Amino acid sequence: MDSKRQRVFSGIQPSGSPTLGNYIGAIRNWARDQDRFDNIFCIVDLHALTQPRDPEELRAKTWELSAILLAAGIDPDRSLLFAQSDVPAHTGLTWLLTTITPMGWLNRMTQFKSKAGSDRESVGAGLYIYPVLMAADILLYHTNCVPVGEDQKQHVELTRDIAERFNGLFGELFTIPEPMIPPVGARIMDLYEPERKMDKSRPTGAISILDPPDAIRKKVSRAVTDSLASIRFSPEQPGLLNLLTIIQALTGKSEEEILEEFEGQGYKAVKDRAAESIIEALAPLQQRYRDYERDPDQVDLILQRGGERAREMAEPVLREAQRRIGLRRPV
Ligand code: ATP
Ligand code: LTN
Repeated sequence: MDSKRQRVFSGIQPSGSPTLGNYIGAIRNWARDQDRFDNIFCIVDLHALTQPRDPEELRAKTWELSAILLAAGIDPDRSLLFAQSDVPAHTGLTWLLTTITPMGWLNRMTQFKSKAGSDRESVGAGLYIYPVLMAADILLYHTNCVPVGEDQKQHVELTRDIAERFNGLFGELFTIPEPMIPPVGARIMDLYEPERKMDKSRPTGAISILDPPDAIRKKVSRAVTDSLASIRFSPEQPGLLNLLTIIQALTGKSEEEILEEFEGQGYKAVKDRAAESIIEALAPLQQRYRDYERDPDQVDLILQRGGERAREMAEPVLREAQRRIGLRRPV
């Protein structure tokens, strides 16, 4: 990795099968921009623990997600790929940061509110602390840019606030990161409930990156639209807007070009085009995924090496934070 380039760090949870939203909002951008940055990508398995998980399933999803990232083109020679739990410095720094993070800042986090729902008294405390663990992920590596979907912008802003507070209290240590949000496709919506974000933990209205073509056609054909019978990019037609956005993100065409293409046609044409764009975009990835399936140890080895390198990078930063904060014998 080249030290003159801006450092990129991003994470993704092995909390289910990754979706088209994860692909458009995050994964494909990470892969596309690898040569422009000094890249670190992390499978955030500790974040996935903030909601109840079956242990075997978590292990299987961690492997699956790693193989999907590699199949999407994340290249271990150009990017560091590792699992969060292989680097204890992440939890070590989290504790230090919780002590300088006001409860009021965490109370404002919208993801906590939507994930906890009406269950606020019984969800694990980890779900509440979640954004501080994310801040530790980012700050340990002196990250400049954090490529994420729209939903994570608030967490990156919180990370900046925590870093500024630490630097103010204990002297400049952490780099202040910037969120990097894609101009199109930063928030792909659920096909059946287009007012909600497509989430891997709610698979019903989501397209999984590994879905076969028939499943993709079927899901898209059932996507919710409206009765206005008018094709435009309008927030008043959230289901249609989502399909048009998917087409735009995957084909790279402008809004005008897309509207021209559908002139005089109905919603079925939009759905057919959306399904075919998705199938075409995912086919090469799915093919490479099958190659990794035939050689699963290769993926584990990449994670193991990535973990070793990440530990070497993160441990000195944790030690320095411990020293600044007044711990007697930093480990
Ligand atoms: P979960 O359902 O477990 O919360 P998730 O699908 O929201 O998971 P994450 O692992 O939390 O996915 O996110 C990985 C990356 O994908 C983040 O950068 C996030 O902003 C992005 N992302 C997630 N969902 C979407 C979406 N619907 N549209 C665009 N980007 C998304
Ligand atoms: N919170 C993020 C996942 C995540 C992350 C990170 C993203 C954990 N650590 C560091 C960017 C940088 C999510 O839920 N998508």
